[in-house]
Amino acid sequence: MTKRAPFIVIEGLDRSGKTTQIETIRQRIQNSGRDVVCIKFPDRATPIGQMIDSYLRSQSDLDDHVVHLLFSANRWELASTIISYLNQGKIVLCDRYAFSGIAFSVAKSLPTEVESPPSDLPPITLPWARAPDASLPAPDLTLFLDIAPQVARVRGGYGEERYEKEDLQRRVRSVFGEIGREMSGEDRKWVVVDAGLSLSAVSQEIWGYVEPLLDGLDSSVGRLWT
Ligand code: FDM
Repeated sequence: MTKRAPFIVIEGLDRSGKTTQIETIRQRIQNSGRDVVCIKFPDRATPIGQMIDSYLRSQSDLDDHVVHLLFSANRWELASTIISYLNQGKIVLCDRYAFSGIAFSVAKSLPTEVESPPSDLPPITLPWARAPDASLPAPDLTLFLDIAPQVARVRGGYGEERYEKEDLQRRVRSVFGEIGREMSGEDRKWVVVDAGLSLSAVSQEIWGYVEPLLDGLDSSVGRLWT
């Protein structure tokens, strides 16, 4: 049986250097002579992605539950493509995945210092948030680029989009911490990287996790959350 390629996800907070690190990994993988495909969620190019894009740019309003399901549907749109890349031996490097989906949606439902208007709908909990992504292709490695909000702030301001606010980013970080505690086991499929270090230190550490996967895997692609 020929081996399949690994599915690698990079998650991270705003200003964690995620985009730069992804480009560095992509180049290093390519230099090693392997095929690599980069994908990114949300994929704003699909019809569902366009709805998400308009929401994120505050051009439309949607209930939090609805947005959550759209983000998940946006991943399902690409699920079979991901599997087929992996089976063709193409390494898939993915910028954000279901973990961002959970972290942002749950974070929005956490209490804030500012009183928000009461809602008739229930808050988004971890089990509710996880459900629509169940059985999506599971990453073989997820690198979470962690950065403290105060370090992120020194690196420059947040952007203009709906979620680019320090208060929300703090809550997102705490949910990511919770997801990480559930995910990190012996298998090292979930790794926390201190993104407050220098770019080269971070990319060296990341490479230490990526390199052992480059020769491919014998097992078939796993499924979230099994
Ligand atoms: N985001 C991203 C979510 O809220 N749910 C998801 O499922 C995903 C994949 O969308 F603030 C949020 C995270 C971020 C925003 O992401 C857009 P990019 O990486 O800035 O495009």
